[in-house]
Amino acid sequence: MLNLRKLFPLSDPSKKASALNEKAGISAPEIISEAAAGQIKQSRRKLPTTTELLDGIRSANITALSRAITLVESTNVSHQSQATELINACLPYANKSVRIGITGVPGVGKSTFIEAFGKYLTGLGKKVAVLAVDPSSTISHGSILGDKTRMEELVKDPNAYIRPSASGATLGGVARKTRETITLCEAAGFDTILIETVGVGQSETAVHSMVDFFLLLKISGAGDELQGIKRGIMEMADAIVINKADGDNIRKAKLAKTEFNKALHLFPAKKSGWTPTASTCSAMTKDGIAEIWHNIEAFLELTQNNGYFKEKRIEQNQFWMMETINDQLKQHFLNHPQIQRLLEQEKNAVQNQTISPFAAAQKLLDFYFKSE
Ligand SMILES: Nc1nc2c(ncn2[C@@H]2O[C@H](COP(=O)(O)OP(=O)(O)O)[C@@H](O)[C@H]2O)c(=O)[nH]1
Ligand SMILES: [Mg+2]
Repeated sequence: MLNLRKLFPLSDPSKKASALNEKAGISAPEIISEAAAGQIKQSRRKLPTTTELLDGIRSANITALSRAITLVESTNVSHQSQATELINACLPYANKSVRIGITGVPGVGKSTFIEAFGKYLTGLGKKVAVLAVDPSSTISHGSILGDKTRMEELVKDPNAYIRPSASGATLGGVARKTRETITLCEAAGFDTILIETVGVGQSETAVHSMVDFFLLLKISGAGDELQGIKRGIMEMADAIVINKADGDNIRKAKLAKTEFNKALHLFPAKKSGWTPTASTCSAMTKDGIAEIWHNIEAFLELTQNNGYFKEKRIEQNQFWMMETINDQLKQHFLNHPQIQRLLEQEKNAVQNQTISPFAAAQKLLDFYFKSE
């Protein structure tokens, strides 16, 4: 018979062992004293002034940056006006970064890629901020992006800052907050901003309108790579990267690359003068990561020399101005109590075909303009 005791000796053979014995737990040390906890609570309650926040941001204080972003994301009216003030104060220090958008369907490896790419960039001495625009967070009020579990190394990196997606009622609202967060991160000295978004809904368009370079991540599929890919996204992309080009996948990924390069040739020339290309990489083995950055550097050199870089940023700023106006006008209209009532009434009328949709809209708008 086997002597189990001999095979698995117990640490204290003098004690009678049973699998049911429970070790006495170690009592949890008191991490913070009550007084300290009180102080923390007190300082949390006290909102820092705009100047305090600006000073904090300018000295690259991450706590100040996070609090400023929370302020930007707040729906509280007084927070919003302070946020506007703060963003204006940050503007002179902003704008000096490269903003890169990263999109792709769930599972393509965006978070893993950002971990590898972000580490590569901090290795070059860059300061990297990772933000996200996540349309699903507008529904679930919780972010699936900015996935910190896939960014274990980057999370620990003192030269990286990862902020999960804001939540909100509309994609436009969420995207605007991310756009404003870019300004805060830039003022805090982050020189490379990575913005992740999932390839659903209109989120790519929103991210495209706040970045300098737009990268589309793909994986090699069953052969017909172009199937199911939205033309609009191909047109937006400044580079297509086939991820997971490792192990048995390398050959398929290279075939996909060739197919995408052929397809990219068919698109009309870009205003930027840049010719997008497809390449392969592995976020896991890090093959091809450096080449992606070299490609972005070439893009920056080209567009900074031909003026496109600056021109596009001006266009984007004007776009966000108009977006904000559109958003607020619409919200104001929809929040109007009498409009809410009339809207239901006219919707029914449209359903019953007693009024044309255009006449119904006109009726509502006329009422709204008169009541203002
Ligand atoms: N083999 C391989 N797997 C990868 C690579 N990049 C990501 N993955 C895996 O793909 C899955 C989805 O990755 P994730 O980064 O969460 O994708 P996301 O949904 O686009 O953010 C995870 O299981 C990753 O480990 C890669 O380059 N090679
Ligand atoms: Mg992810």
